Amino acid sequence: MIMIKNTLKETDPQIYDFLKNEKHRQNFGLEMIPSENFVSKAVLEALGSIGTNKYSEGYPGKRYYGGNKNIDDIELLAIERAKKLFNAEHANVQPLSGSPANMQAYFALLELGDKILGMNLAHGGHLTHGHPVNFSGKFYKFSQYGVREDDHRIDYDEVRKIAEKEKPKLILSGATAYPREIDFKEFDEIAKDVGAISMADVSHIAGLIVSDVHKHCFPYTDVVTTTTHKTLRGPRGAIILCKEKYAKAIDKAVFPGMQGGPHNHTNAAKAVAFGEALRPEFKNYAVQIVKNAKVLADELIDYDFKLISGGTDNHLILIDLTNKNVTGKQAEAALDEANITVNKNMVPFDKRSPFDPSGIRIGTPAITARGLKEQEMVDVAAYINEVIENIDNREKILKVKEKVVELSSRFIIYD
Ligand code: DSN
Repeated sequence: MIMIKNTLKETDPQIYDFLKNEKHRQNFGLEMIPSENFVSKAVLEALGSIGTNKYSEGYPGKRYYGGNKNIDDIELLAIERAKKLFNAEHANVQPLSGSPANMQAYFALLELGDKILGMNLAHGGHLTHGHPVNFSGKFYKFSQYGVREDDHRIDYDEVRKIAEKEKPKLILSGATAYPREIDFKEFDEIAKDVGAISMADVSHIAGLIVSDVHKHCFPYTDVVTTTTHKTLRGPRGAIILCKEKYAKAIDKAVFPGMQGGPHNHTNAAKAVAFGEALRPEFKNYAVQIVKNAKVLADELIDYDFKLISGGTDNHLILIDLTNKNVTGKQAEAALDEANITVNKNMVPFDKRSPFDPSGIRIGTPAITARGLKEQEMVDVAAYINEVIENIDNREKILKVKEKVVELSSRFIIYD
């Protein structure tokens, strides 16, 4: 029993050490995976709280377990803040993560086997947007749109053409590797013209939307899903937002349709993150994410990197490394050695495999959260270039690592 009061260090020194090492890695490297971020201490505190101890199947005021007064207060505040952030009529804050949230939305809105139109993963979509290895591609009949070969932009005329031919019941927008702003109004118009429901998975850009850096989905889109841990800078998890018309179906699909007890510690942390995102400082943060990405993109172009779509409007940059004679896998590994964390990624019309694609995806949300600005982006671009130009020269890569450690140590995120 006494173990309940012991610290992690006393109870499990191995895990304590692993986490300490991970904190060191996060502090002394450049985290540039565009879907990652650093949460505040307040979010961490809520995540590590006694909220985890409570079962509360159901919704505020309608639980299947007693003792939920405080949990109701937490969930109601999370809902209120989520609705305010996204201008939404309804919010369900219980989804455990992005893929379950998408599954719950499909379950709420469709019958198994119905037609959906979504973005091809190889052009920037997501596994849950209809890939054949994923539940989405197995349970529903997907058709897919992509980007144009010449400018790598979504071709809305093509989306309309496919929609008119296929007559999907749902049209899905949103992406994980698309560096340009998405026109949710246009997507909704296409959906309405063919009698489809419009849904957007805004996981990557939620933080930009709630700060008005990118346009809002509402009042256009019918149903919106988002993870809470990317540009929104909250805990790992997701939410579903929708028009009132779909509220009952969405709630039923989340619980009892797919989930049991909500993760109340996570929901408390979501509420904290939403509260932070409602503050003016968060808008400045979101503006800076995009400023940083643009400077980084321009600098990389000067080093003759080929950027998909020629630049960025958001937090991410997708680079085709073919002209550098380096593969995505090689680049990811070499940059890792220099403490710069990125991920290998397919580029549109890639001729290579997803295991060793032609590109890498990099992003600015996490480094911006640490306080890096335009001036530092110039250095970061130079470091990336030095690594790629010296892909087989370990000595030179380790020299870059020294510079990365020096830069990072000026912006310690967790002490
Ligand atoms: N894993 C996320 C990303 O990196 O974009 C998508 O779910």
